[in-house]
Amino acid sequence: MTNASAPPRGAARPGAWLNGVALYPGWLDPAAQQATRDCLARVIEAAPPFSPETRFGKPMSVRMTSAGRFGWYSDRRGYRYVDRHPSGSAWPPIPQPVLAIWHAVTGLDREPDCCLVNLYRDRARMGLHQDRDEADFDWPVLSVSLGDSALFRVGGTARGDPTRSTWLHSGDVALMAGPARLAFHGIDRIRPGSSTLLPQGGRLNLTLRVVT
Ligand code: MD3
Ligand code: FE
Repeated sequence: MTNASAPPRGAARPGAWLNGVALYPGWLDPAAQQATRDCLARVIEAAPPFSPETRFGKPMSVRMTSAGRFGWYSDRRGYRYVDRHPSGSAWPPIPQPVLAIWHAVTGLDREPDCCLVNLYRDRARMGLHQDRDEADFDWPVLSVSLGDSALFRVGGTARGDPTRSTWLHSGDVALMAGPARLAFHGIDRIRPGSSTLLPQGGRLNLTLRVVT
């Protein structure tokens, strides 16, 4: 275990905690949110979002794409990281301003391999799950929320553990490290129309991950 403390040494001081998840409400001011949104628009142009199929063959309500060396992918064969968009193109690079958020919050020198981009519209949601497709859980996962607010739920490392919820708003950052890295978590719903940041509405969530 190289990064077993939560948050990692050198990480920014959290504003709040939720079941071991470090929360940084309002980490991005409105100008930084707009700049991040504009970078992401170019990622989405280069790598159009798609609805992955679950292991059970059902399309997810959240649309996804990725930037970085690897992107997250799912179909009937299961969940995994792949080095190409379904179109066959390499994923676009992670925008520099997004990498800057990673370094500022985590304090790590190592760069993330993947920036997973989740797009939530209307009734999109994400059921309670663990993130365990990465090789080394000692590396943290960082989340950046943009656009509409989302009801975020986090429990413990066992599926039946009690959960706590909070709203994530545009500009909020969350850091999952240490024991919370393997916590069950999900998005129950978004609040459509709660933000004007995204021209088409909805919510964009970035998760930055070390994959290999
Ligand atoms: C807690 N995304 O992409 S981000 C995911 O808002 C994912 O789109 C949600 O869960 C979203 O896998 C939640 C916050 C988050 C991300 C990773 C975590 C919370 C986490 C990993 C461990 C514990
Ligand atoms: Fe997750």
